[in-house]
Amino acid sequence: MRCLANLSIARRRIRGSDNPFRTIYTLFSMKSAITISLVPEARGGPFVFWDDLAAGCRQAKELGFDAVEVFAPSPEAVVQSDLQRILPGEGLALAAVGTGAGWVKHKLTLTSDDQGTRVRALEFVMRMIDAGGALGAPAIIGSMQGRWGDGTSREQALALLGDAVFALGEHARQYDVPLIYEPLNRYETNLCNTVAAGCELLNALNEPNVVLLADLFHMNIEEIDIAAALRAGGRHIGHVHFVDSNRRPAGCGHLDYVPIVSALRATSYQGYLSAECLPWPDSYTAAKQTIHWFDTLMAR
Ligand code: LER
Ligand code: MN
Repeated sequence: MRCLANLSIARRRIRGSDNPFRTIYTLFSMKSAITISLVPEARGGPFVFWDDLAAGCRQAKELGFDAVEVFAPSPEAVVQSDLQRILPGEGLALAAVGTGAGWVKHKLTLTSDDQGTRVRALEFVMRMIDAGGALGAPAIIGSMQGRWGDGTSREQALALLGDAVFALGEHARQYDVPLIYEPLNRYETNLCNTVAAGCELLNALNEPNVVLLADLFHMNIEEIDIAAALRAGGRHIGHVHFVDSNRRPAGCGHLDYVPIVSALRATSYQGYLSAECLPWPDSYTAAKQTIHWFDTLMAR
Protein backbone atom coordinates (compact mmCIF):
# COMPACT_ATOMS: atom_id res chain seq x y z
CA MET A 1 0.00 0.00 0.00
CA ARG A 2 2.80 2.35 1.01
CA CYS A 3 4.52 1.45 -2.23
CA LEU A 4 1.45 2.37 -4.29
CA ALA A 5 1.12 5.67 -2.46
CA ASN A 6 4.78 6.46 -3.19
CA LEU A 7 4.24 5.70 -6.83
CA SER A 8 1.34 8.11 -6.88
CA ILE A 9 3.48 10.84 -5.37
CA ALA A 10 6.24 10.20 -7.89
CA ARG A 11 3.73 10.27 -10.71
CA ARG A 12 2.34 13.56 -9.47
CA ARG A 13 5.81 15.08 -9.49
CA ILE A 14 6.25 14.30 -13.15
CA ARG A 15 2.69 15.26 -14.13
CA GLY A 16 2.51 17.14 -17.33
CA SER A 17 6.06 16.39 -18.38
CA ASP A 18 7.08 14.24 -21.32
CA ASN A 19 9.14 12.04 -19.06
CA PRO A 20 8.95 8.46 -20.45
CA PHE A 21 8.83 7.09 -16.90
CA ARG A 22 5.39 8.69 -16.62
CA THR A 23 3.96 5.72 -18.48
CA ILE A 24 5.52 3.30 -16.02
CA TYR A 25 4.12 5.10 -12.98
CA THR A 26 0.74 5.41 -14.66
CA LEU A 27 0.59 1.64 -15.01
CA PHE A 28 0.48 1.25 -11.25
CA SER A 29 -1.91 3.96 -10.18
CA MET A 30 -5.37 5.28 -10.80
CA LYS A 31 -5.64 7.63 -13.76
CA SER A 32 -7.48 10.92 -14.21
CA ALA A 33 -10.01 11.66 -16.93
CA ILE A 34 -12.43 14.45 -17.70
CA THR A 35 -15.68 14.47 -19.67
CA ILE A 36 -16.36 16.35 -22.88
CA SER A 37 -19.95 16.49 -24.21
CA LEU A 38 -20.67 17.07 -27.89
CA VAL A 39 -24.44 16.60 -27.45
CA PRO A 40 -26.40 19.88 -27.39
CA GLU A 41 -29.53 18.06 -26.13
CA ALA A 42 -27.60 17.06 -22.98
CA ARG A 43 -26.99 20.68 -22.00
CA GLY A 44 -27.39 21.11 -18.26
CA GLY A 45 -26.02 17.61 -17.76
CA PRO A 46 -22.96 16.48 -15.80
CA PHE A 47 -20.17 17.08 -18.28
CA VAL A 48 -17.23 19.38 -17.67
CA PHE A 49 -16.25 20.51 -21.16
CA TRP A 50 -18.73 21.18 -23.92
CA ASP A 51 -18.94 21.32 -27.71
CA ASP A 52 -15.33 21.88 -28.70
CA LEU A 53 -13.32 18.65 -28.68
CA ALA A 54 -9.98 20.23 -29.53
CA ALA A 55 -10.32 22.97 -26.89
CA GLY A 56 -11.48 20.45 -24.25
CA CYS A 57 -8.54 18.16 -24.99
CA ARG A 58 -6.09 21.07 -24.93
CA GLN A 59 -7.31 22.23 -21.51
CA ALA A 60 -7.35 18.64 -20.20
CA LYS A 61 -3.72 18.25 -21.25
CA GLU A 62 -2.69 21.63 -19.83
CA LEU A 63 -4.19 20.75 -16.47
CA GLY A 64 -2.44 17.36 -16.43
CA PHE A 65 -5.30 14.91 -17.04
CA ASP A 66 -4.40 11.49 -18.38
CA ALA A 67 -7.48 11.07 -20.56
CA VAL A 68 -10.81 12.38 -21.78
CA GLU A 69 -14.20 10.66 -21.76
CA VAL A 70 -16.33 11.69 -24.71
CA PHE A 71 -20.12 11.92 -24.84
CA ALA A 72 -20.86 12.09 -28.57
CA PRO A 73 -24.17 12.43 -30.46
CA SER A 74 -23.53 9.33 -32.56
CA PRO A 75 -20.92 6.70 -33.39
CA GLU A 76 -20.36 8.50 -36.69
CA ALA A 77 -19.52 11.68 -34.79
CA VAL A 78 -16.74 9.79 -32.98
CA VAL A 79 -15.42 8.30 -36.24
CA GLN A 80 -15.54 11.66 -38.03
CA SER A 81 -14.11 13.59 -35.09
CA ASP A 82 -10.51 14.60 -34.97
CA LEU A 83 -9.84 12.34 -31.96
CA GLN A 84 -7.42 10.12 -33.84
CA ARG A 85 -5.21 13.13 -34.48
CA ILE A 86 -5.90 15.17 -31.32
CA LEU A 87 -5.30 12.45 -28.71
CA PRO A 88 -1.74 11.49 -29.66
CA GLY A 89 -0.96 15.15 -30.33
CA GLU A 90 -1.94 16.05 -26.76
CA GLY A 91 -0.58 12.84 -25.21
CA LEU A 92 -4.06 11.95 -23.94
CA ALA A 93 -5.88 8.62 -23.88
CA LEU A 94 -9.58 8.11 -24.55
CA ALA A 95 -10.91 6.72 -21.25
CA ALA A 96 -14.35 5.80 -22.60
CA VAL A 97 -17.17 6.83 -24.91
CA GLY A 98 -20.72 7.32 -23.63
CA THR A 99 -23.73 5.87 -25.43
CA GLY A 100 -26.42 7.94 -23.71
CA ALA A 101 -27.12 10.00 -26.84
CA GLY A 102 -29.07 6.97 -28.10
CA TRP A 103 -31.54 7.74 -25.30
CA VAL A 104 -31.24 11.52 -25.18
CA LYS A 105 -31.62 12.02 -28.95
CA HIS A 106 -33.56 8.97 -30.15
CA LYS A 107 -35.30 7.54 -27.05
CA LEU A 108 -33.69 4.14 -27.64
CA THR A 109 -33.28 1.68 -24.77
CA LEU A 110 -32.03 -1.89 -24.57
CA THR A 111 -35.08 -2.94 -22.52
CA SER A 112 -37.88 -1.23 -24.46
CA ASP A 113 -41.07 -3.25 -24.86
CA ASP A 114 -40.80 -2.56 -28.59
CA GLN A 115 -38.53 -5.01 -30.38
CA GLY A 116 -37.62 -2.55 -33.15
CA THR A 117 -36.50 0.01 -30.58
CA ARG A 118 -34.39 -2.63 -28.82
CA VAL A 119 -32.74 -3.64 -32.09
CA ARG A 120 -31.93 -0.03 -32.94
CA ALA A 121 -30.58 0.51 -29.42
CA LEU A 122 -28.33 -2.54 -29.75
CA GLU A 123 -27.09 -1.35 -33.15
CA PHE A 124 -26.40 2.14 -31.79
CA VAL A 125 -24.31 0.76 -28.93
CA MET A 126 -22.52 -1.75 -31.17
CA ARG A 127 -21.46 1.02 -33.54
CA MET A 128 -20.35 3.12 -30.57
CA ILE A 129 -18.27 0.15 -29.38
CA ASP A 130 -16.73 -0.01 -32.87
CA ALA A 131 -16.01 3.74 -32.85
CA GLY A 132 -14.49 3.74 -29.33
CA GLY A 133 -12.78 0.38 -29.83
CA ALA A 134 -10.88 1.67 -32.86
CA LEU A 135 -9.38 4.27 -30.50
CA GLY A 136 -8.73 1.71 -27.73
CA ALA A 137 -11.62 2.88 -25.56
CA PRO A 138 -14.59 1.03 -24.04
CA ALA A 139 -18.21 2.17 -24.36
CA ILE A 140 -20.47 2.88 -21.37
CA ILE A 141 -24.07 1.69 -21.01
CA GLY A 142 -25.84 4.06 -18.62
CA SER A 143 -29.12 5.64 -19.70
CA MET A 144 -29.44 3.17 -22.59
CA GLN A 145 -30.37 0.44 -20.12
CA GLY A 146 -33.88 1.89 -19.77
CA ARG A 147 -36.31 0.74 -17.08
CA TRP A 148 -39.06 -1.79 -16.50
CA GLY A 149 -42.73 -0.87 -16.22
CA ASP A 150 -43.98 0.39 -19.57
CA GLY A 151 -45.02 -2.95 -21.04
CA THR A 152 -42.22 -5.03 -19.51
CA SER A 153 -42.05 -6.73 -16.12
CA ARG A 154 -38.96 -6.41 -13.95
CA GLU A 155 -37.96 -9.99 -14.80
CA GLN A 156 -38.40 -9.43 -18.55
CA ALA A 157 -36.45 -6.17 -18.52
CA LEU A 158 -33.59 -7.68 -16.48
CA ALA A 159 -33.44 -10.65 -18.87
CA LEU A 160 -33.37 -8.29 -21.87
CA LEU A 161 -30.67 -6.19 -20.21
CA GLY A 162 -28.59 -9.29 -19.37
CA ASP A 163 -28.80 -10.58 -22.96
CA ALA A 164 -27.89 -7.17 -24.41
CA VAL A 165 -25.01 -6.56 -22.02
CA PHE A 166 -23.64 -10.05 -22.70
CA ALA A 167 -23.84 -9.62 -26.51
CA LEU A 168 -22.30 -6.14 -26.36
CA GLY A 169 -19.50 -7.36 -24.08
CA GLU A 170 -18.73 -10.13 -26.56
CA HIS A 171 -18.77 -7.60 -29.41
CA ALA A 172 -16.23 -5.43 -27.54
CA ARG A 173 -13.74 -8.33 -27.17
CA GLN A 174 -12.41 -7.84 -30.71
CA TYR A 175 -11.02 -4.44 -29.62
CA ASP A 176 -9.54 -5.85 -26.42
CA VAL A 177 -11.72 -3.54 -24.34
CA PRO A 178 -14.57 -4.41 -21.96
CA LEU A 179 -18.10 -3.06 -22.06
CA ILE A 180 -18.78 -0.76 -19.10
CA TYR A 181 -22.17 -1.13 -17.40
CA GLU A 182 -23.32 1.62 -15.03
CA PRO A 183 -25.86 1.16 -12.23
CA LEU A 184 -27.84 4.41 -11.91
CA ASN A 185 -29.85 5.94 -9.09
CA ARG A 186 -33.57 5.22 -8.68
CA TYR A 187 -34.66 8.40 -10.47
CA GLU A 188 -32.94 7.26 -13.68
CA THR A 189 -33.58 3.49 -13.73
CA ASN A 190 -35.39 0.86 -11.71
CA LEU A 191 -33.16 -2.00 -12.97
CA CYS A 192 -29.81 -1.88 -11.14
CA ASN A 193 -29.32 0.90 -8.61
CA THR A 194 -26.36 -0.41 -6.63
CA VAL A 195 -22.96 -1.96 -7.23
CA ALA A 196 -24.26 -5.18 -5.63
CA ALA A 197 -27.18 -5.30 -8.11
CA GLY A 198 -24.70 -4.73 -10.94
CA CYS A 199 -22.52 -7.58 -9.65
CA GLU A 200 -25.56 -9.83 -9.51
CA LEU A 201 -26.37 -9.03 -13.14
CA LEU A 202 -22.79 -9.72 -14.27
CA ASN A 203 -22.39 -12.88 -12.18
CA ALA A 204 -25.48 -14.35 -13.82
CA LEU A 205 -23.86 -13.86 -17.23
CA ASN A 206 -20.96 -16.21 -16.55
CA GLU A 207 -17.72 -14.26 -17.10
CA PRO A 208 -18.87 -11.68 -19.62
CA ASN A 209 -16.45 -9.09 -20.96
CA VAL A 210 -18.23 -6.46 -18.88
CA VAL A 211 -17.12 -4.29 -15.96
CA LEU A 212 -19.10 -1.99 -13.68
CA LEU A 213 -18.98 1.77 -13.55
CA ALA A 214 -19.09 3.12 -10.01
CA ASP A 215 -20.53 6.63 -10.30
CA LEU A 216 -20.04 8.25 -6.89
CA PHE A 217 -23.04 10.55 -7.41
CA HIS A 218 -25.43 7.62 -7.94
CA MET A 219 -23.73 5.66 -5.17
CA ASN A 220 -24.22 8.52 -2.71
CA ILE A 221 -27.97 8.22 -3.28
CA GLU A 222 -28.22 4.43 -3.27
CA GLU A 223 -25.45 2.80 -1.22
CA ILE A 224 -25.47 2.40 2.54
CA ASP A 225 -21.67 2.72 2.62
CA ILE A 226 -19.87 3.75 -0.59
CA ALA A 227 -16.45 2.42 0.45
CA ALA A 228 -17.90 -0.92 1.55
CA ALA A 229 -19.80 -1.23 -1.74
CA LEU A 230 -16.60 -0.57 -3.71
CA ARG A 231 -14.70 -3.19 -1.70
CA ALA A 232 -17.48 -5.71 -2.23
CA GLY A 233 -17.59 -4.87 -5.96
CA GLY A 234 -13.86 -5.66 -6.12
CA ARG A 235 -12.65 -6.92 -9.49
CA HIS A 236 -15.98 -6.05 -11.17
CA ILE A 237 -15.30 -2.29 -10.89
CA GLY A 238 -13.67 -1.08 -14.09
CA HIS A 239 -14.44 2.64 -14.26
CA VAL A 240 -15.31 5.37 -11.75
CA HIS A 241 -17.22 8.60 -12.26
CA PHE A 242 -15.39 10.99 -9.95
CA VAL A 243 -17.93 13.50 -8.70
CA ASP A 244 -19.29 14.78 -5.43
CA SER A 245 -22.62 14.19 -3.64
CA ASN A 246 -24.31 17.18 -5.32
CA ARG A 247 -22.84 16.34 -8.75
CA ARG A 248 -20.40 19.20 -8.46
CA PRO A 249 -16.66 18.54 -8.89
CA ALA A 250 -14.97 16.31 -6.33
CA GLY A 251 -14.35 18.28 -3.14
CA CYS A 252 -17.38 20.57 -3.63
CA GLY A 253 -19.95 18.40 -1.83
CA HIS A 254 -20.04 16.24 1.28
CA LEU A 255 -18.44 12.97 0.10
CA ASP A 256 -15.56 11.66 2.20
CA TYR A 257 -13.04 10.53 -0.43
CA VAL A 258 -10.44 9.09 1.94
CA PRO A 259 -12.29 5.80 2.61
CA ILE A 260 -13.39 5.73 -1.05
CA VAL A 261 -9.82 5.89 -2.35
CA SER A 262 -8.68 3.40 0.33
CA ALA A 263 -11.35 0.99 -0.87
CA LEU A 264 -10.25 1.39 -4.49
CA ARG A 265 -6.62 0.84 -3.50
CA ALA A 266 -7.60 -2.23 -1.48
CA THR A 267 -9.12 -3.75 -4.61
CA SER A 268 -6.03 -2.79 -6.69
CA TYR A 269 -8.15 -0.51 -8.87
CA GLN A 270 -5.98 0.99 -11.59
CA GLY A 271 -8.66 2.42 -13.87
CA TYR A 272 -9.85 5.98 -14.40
CA LEU A 273 -11.34 8.44 -11.95
CA SER A 274 -13.29 10.27 -14.63
CA ALA A 275 -14.87 13.63 -13.81
CA GLU A 276 -18.49 13.33 -14.87
CA CYS A 277 -19.75 16.35 -12.96
CA LEU A 278 -21.47 19.65 -13.55
CA PRO A 279 -19.31 22.41 -15.02
CA TRP A 280 -19.59 24.24 -11.70
CA PRO A 281 -18.96 27.13 -11.31
CA ASP A 282 -17.61 26.94 -14.89
CA SER A 283 -15.85 24.32 -16.99
CA TYR A 284 -12.29 25.44 -16.37
CA THR A 285 -12.70 25.86 -12.61
CA ALA A 286 -14.44 22.48 -12.38
CA ALA A 287 -11.57 20.83 -14.26
CA LYS A 288 -8.94 22.55 -12.12
CA GLN A 289 -10.74 21.61 -8.91
CA THR A 290 -11.01 18.00 -10.08
CA ILE A 291 -7.33 17.57 -10.88
CA HIS A 292 -6.36 19.29 -7.63
CA TRP A 293 -8.58 16.90 -5.66
CA PHE A 294 -7.31 13.92 -7.65
CA ASP A 295 -3.67 14.83 -7.00
CA THR A 296 -4.30 15.48 -3.32
CA LEU A 297 -5.97 12.08 -2.88
CA MET A 298 -3.37 10.20 -4.89
CA ALA A 299 -0.56 11.76 -2.87
CA ARG A 300 -1.97 10.53 0.45
C1 LER B 1 -26.25 9.41 -15.98
O1 LER B 1 -26.75 9.87 -14.78
C2 LER B 1 -24.85 9.01 -15.84
O2 LER B 1 -24.30 8.94 -14.78
C3 LER B 1 -24.16 8.69 -17.08
O3 LER B 1 -22.86 8.25 -16.81
C4 LER B 1 -24.98 7.68 -17.82
O4 LER B 1 -24.50 7.45 -19.07
MN1 MN C 1 -22.18 8.41 -14.58
